[in-house]
Amino acid sequence: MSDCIFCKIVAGDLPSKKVYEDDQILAFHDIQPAAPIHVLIIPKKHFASLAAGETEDWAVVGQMQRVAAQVARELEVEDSGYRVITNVGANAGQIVHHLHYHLMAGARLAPLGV
Ligand code: D5M
Repeated sequence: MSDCIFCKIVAGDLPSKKVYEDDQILAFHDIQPAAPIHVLIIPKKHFASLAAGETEDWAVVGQMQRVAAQVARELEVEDSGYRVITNVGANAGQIVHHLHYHLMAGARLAPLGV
């Protein structure tokens, strides 16, 4: 999508600090980190959120979780622990409408809740 910032990152039209890339998935550091380590994992194909996933998208969603575990291992936070979440829609606070998992680590994270 031409007005999607994550599509622009995929296309190389916006810079990012990449930590992982393959033909379907990109992972890069969040520009507004909410934890000492905060990486975003995205599919290169644009779809807005889990709610917009089509049948053919679920395989890459599974691979995104493999990438999260791999990046956590490479950033050496596997033992201390980490969180992987995705926001869907307004109540979850989704701002960028291109599916992404947040991988957060490096400190004791606040409990989930309202
Ligand atoms: O989270 C969207 C996240 O995307 C938020 O943590 C900031 C991050 N963001 C926004 N623009 C950029 C760029 N250009 N690089 C890296 N990270 C970025 P959400 O789940 O939608 O609330």
